[in-house]
Amino acid sequence: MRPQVPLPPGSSSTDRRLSVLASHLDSSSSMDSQNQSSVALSATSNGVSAFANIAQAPEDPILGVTVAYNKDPSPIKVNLGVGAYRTEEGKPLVLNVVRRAEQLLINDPSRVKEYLPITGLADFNKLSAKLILGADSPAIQENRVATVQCLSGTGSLRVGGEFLARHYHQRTIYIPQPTWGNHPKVFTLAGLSVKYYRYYDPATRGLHFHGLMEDLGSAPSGAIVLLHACAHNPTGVDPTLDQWNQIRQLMRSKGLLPFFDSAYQGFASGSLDADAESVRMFVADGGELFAAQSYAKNMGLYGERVGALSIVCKAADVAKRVESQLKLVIRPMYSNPPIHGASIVATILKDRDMYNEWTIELKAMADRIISMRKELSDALRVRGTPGDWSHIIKQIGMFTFTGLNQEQVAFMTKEYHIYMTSDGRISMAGLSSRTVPHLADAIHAAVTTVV
Ligand code: PGU
Repeated sequence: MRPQVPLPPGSSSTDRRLSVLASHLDSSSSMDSQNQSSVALSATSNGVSAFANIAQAPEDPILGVTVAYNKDPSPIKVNLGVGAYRTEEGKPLVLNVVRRAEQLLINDPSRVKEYLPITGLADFNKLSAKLILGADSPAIQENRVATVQCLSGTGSLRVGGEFLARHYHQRTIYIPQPTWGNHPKVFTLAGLSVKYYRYYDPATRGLHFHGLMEDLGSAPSGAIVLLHACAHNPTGVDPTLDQWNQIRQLMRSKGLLPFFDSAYQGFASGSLDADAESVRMFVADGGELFAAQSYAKNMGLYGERVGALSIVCKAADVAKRVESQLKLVIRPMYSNPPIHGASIVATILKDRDMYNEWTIELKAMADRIISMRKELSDALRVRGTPGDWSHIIKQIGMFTFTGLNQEQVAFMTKEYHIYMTSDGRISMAGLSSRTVPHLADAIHAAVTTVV
């Protein structure tokens, strides 16, 4: 990451955001190329494109893996880059319960395609808050939760970030080191200033609890702290309930504001309630928090872009005013959210039968991922692959943070056509019994031939 470039006095807030963003982007989109772009933008047209000199931007570190995978003609290629569930046959999965809900929606002649309100589908919002906070949540009963439907998890984080940049006294958000690669970009462009707290210890391949407590302990009072509700991405390492409680006490004692990112509820343990424990613990103490929810993974609604942002406040009148301001953030951004995905979710969440069917299908996805962990770890043991691979079993959720380095990853892609992110993360949800032996061969070759 490059240092931020000082801006002249009088620079606009957009200048500030772009300058901060530049310091978070990959080296290939350097300030030089930005300067070139602005030259190109100001060029007059003589048959030459105003964008003739625009720099080629790098592919996204996660979604770009799929782009490279799609270009590879090899029949043995495997995509373990993006966190997207695949069946044993390697196919994307539309849940049965989602198909049923869609059928109901299609057969209902009273349904129209009018705009939703700025805040989205009211039923969806209520049910989403209930799903993350718990049906008996005091915050819901006391009407002090403001929930808005957003564009999946990413959109919920962005709206929450922008609301904080406008209305909160502290503009610094602490995010874990490492974290999902989009987090720093989303929050920087929302107008916040991003700092990191220690989270993962490569030596133990576990939580750097001491570092985490020390870094949050020295954060300025009131700072925002991004927490992965469960199934931390990319490490697969979560705090224990006891550690969560210590984090909560420390944060509350310093007035740090929790911002939960819940992209994997149900995927970590197979239980929707167990995976929301961290969030509910912070609600139970009566304090305030933000929670961004995504239905991409747990309902398999990736491309429908359906999620929610809930802000738990201390009083009902505050929540009402917060909601009114969220509308002012959303309206100029995308006006109002799409109707179809939210209608699917609401249909499922409000019907007991469908809800139960969903939990069974969700558990089956989580169980298949857990069985892939066992199969991969067994396969490495059988091959006598050097090193301790017990973390494959211990880590939680969609990903294994293998510990493989960038050169080893590049080797696996080149020689074995295995696609994964360069930080050594593999999506266990993309593996199957058929592809485990191939992956194990590749890992074995990588650790024995690439130092
Ligand atoms: N938060 C975390 C922690 C995530 O891992 C993801 C998705 C999101 C939010 C955003 O999800 P939405 O699709 O916007 O609901 N991460 C996946 C998916 C690919 C991506 O990077 O967007 C991943 O592979 O890391």
